[in-house]
Amino acid sequence: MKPIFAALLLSLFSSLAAADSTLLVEDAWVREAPPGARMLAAYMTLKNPTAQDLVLTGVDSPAFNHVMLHKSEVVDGVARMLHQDSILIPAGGNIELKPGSYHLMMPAPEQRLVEGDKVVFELNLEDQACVQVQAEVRKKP
Ligand SMILES: [Cu+2]
Repeated sequence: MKPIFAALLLSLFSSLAAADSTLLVEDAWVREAPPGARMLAAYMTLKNPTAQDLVLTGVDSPAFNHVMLHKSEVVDGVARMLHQDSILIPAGGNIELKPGSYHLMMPAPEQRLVEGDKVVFELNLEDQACVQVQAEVRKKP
C-alpha cells in the first residue's frame, strides 16, 4: 500500500475514534475582568451524551500561558478554590462550570481581554480525545 493511502486511512480511523467519545460543550465564556486583574475565569457546560464516563484531564489555550481546573467551595463559611486534577463527566450527564462551582482559571494575558473577544480552549480527555471550543468574553453570564 502506498504511504499516502496508509496515511489517509490512519487519519480516517483516528477521526472515527475521536468521534466515539465526543464531549459536547455549550455556552463557553470568559468573564471580563477589570484592568489590572491577574486572573481570569472561564465557564461552560460539559455534556456527555455517550454511555461511558468521560474525564477531563486538562485544558490548553493559545490565548493563555496555562489553564487550571478549579472548584469553588465554601468550607467552614470560607469560600476558597480547590485545584482539580480532573473533572469527571458521568455517562449521559452534564457538568456545569459556573460561578461558585467548577471553573477554568487562567493568568490574565498582557493584552486585556474585553467583551466580544474570542478565545479557543482545547479540552483534553483521558481517552486522548481533544475537543476544541470557542469561548466569548462577556461581562455577565
Ligand atoms: Cu479558580
